[in-house]
Amino acid sequence: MAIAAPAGAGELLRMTVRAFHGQRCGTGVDLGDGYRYGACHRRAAFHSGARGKTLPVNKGWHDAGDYGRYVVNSGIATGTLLWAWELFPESFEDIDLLDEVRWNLEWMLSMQDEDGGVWHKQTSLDFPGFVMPHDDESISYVIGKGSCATANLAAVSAMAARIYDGAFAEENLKASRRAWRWLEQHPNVRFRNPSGVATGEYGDKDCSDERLWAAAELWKSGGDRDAKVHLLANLHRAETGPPSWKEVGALALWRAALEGDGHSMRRTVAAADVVVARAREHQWRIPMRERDFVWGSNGVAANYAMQLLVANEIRPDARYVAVARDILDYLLGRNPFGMSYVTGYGKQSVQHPHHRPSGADGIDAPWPGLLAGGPNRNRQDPVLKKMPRGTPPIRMYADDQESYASNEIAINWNAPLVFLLAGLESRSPAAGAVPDRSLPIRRLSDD
Ligand code: G3I
Ligand code: 9MR
Ligand code: ZN
Repeated sequence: MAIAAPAGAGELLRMTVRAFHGQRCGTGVDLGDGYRYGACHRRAAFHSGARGKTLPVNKGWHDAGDYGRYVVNSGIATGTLLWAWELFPESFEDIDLLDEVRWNLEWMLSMQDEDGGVWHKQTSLDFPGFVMPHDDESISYVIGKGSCATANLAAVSAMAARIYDGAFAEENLKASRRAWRWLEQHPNVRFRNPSGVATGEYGDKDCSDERLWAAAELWKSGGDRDAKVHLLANLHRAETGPPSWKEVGALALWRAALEGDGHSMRRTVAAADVVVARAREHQWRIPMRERDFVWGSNGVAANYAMQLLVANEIRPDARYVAVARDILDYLLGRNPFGMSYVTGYGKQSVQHPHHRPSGADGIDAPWPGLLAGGPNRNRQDPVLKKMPRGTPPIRMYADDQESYASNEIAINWNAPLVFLLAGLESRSPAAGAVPDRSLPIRRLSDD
């Protein structure tokens, strides 16, 4: 089945960036066509254990289908968008990406405590019902402090220090250095949900990859000698990708590679070659292994594309761009469901994402430009639990609001989609980013 694209690739990029605007917290939002809400989540407090002089600003993006804000996930999402802007600025000529990202950066900066450490998250104690943001009256608590959150802030503020100008740039550099110092004293303060707190945990036992990423970005921004020493001593431990909220080492590796580190360049290119080879063997021409179909697998797929497009900056290779495009085609419709996983894009697209504003606004169509989490072979919600035994991982998905483990949306999945669209627009201008209709679409029976 051919997927008719209602709008061009540039339009899709605009939609996916605009979707971040629709995640803004603390302010009224209006995307047109009735997609709007009023200022939200302005009642804040410190949770026990967290204590600061001033509460964080009422900004940032809602993480996903819920209204929490989590520094760890915010970090990779923000970092990915800034990477897109740094590598492919021409794709954003008439999109104000930096303004959008700044809204979130200001909240992240305000999550830094006086001692340089960073609070882990700001959420209610439990997930609210499916109400609009301004109807969620629960108190938004600042909760915990940890090394992973601190390192994420250190990394993105180091990036912001070289991307933005003036006082904001300086503020970021200072914040990054303070976070770095705190990490030297507290390399592995692990965050766990305190009792009575049931919102997302983003728990991670190992914050060394986050710290490595921070070191790389701080080094690139000329911020710190110790950061460079740390980077050189630990770079060999970096993963090659794809990155995820839990494992960001590849961002350090790529940063070093883009700065001309030969060993990192070779590792990056070799890993990309493996990804290409696997995609070529795959029934749907994607590099996904069975074990990649986890919660947020569409984000995994988009991050593979990011990996290839970064490798393409290091050693240009048409195969890297081609497989990145195949991944986009998979997300937009060349998949077992013949459906676009991006809301509002394609003839048949996600209709019932686990996204509170989409569920509560009284409008049938969901908020546009959002990437659904995608197939998840682990039966982690009531809908997935009921799927027939033996369902292939790539088909463990339901376009059902109750399926939060396959059909939620999240900023860390939309961000690599933005990166992918921006990269394809810059690096394959003639091709565009519309699904390739000449390819045979496999039907369900071909599995
Ligand atoms: O990678 C592992 C694999 O090694 C393991 O063997 C396998 C078996 O369970 O699972 C894989 O890990 C999964 C991991 O996601 C992959 O990143 C875990 O099962 C899975 O539980 C975990 O899910 C996370 C989920 O929160 C639950 O904690 C998602 O990554 C994460 O994106 C999601 O984030 C939520 C926030 O908590 C709250 N806000 C919404 C957001 C999106 O759903
Ligand atoms: O809405 C929540 C979603 O954002 C989370 O990713 C998910 C997993 O933590 O949980 C969702 O909330 C559900 C809760 O965990 C269990 N009761 C039903 C909630 C959804 O309606
Ligand atoms: Zn809000």
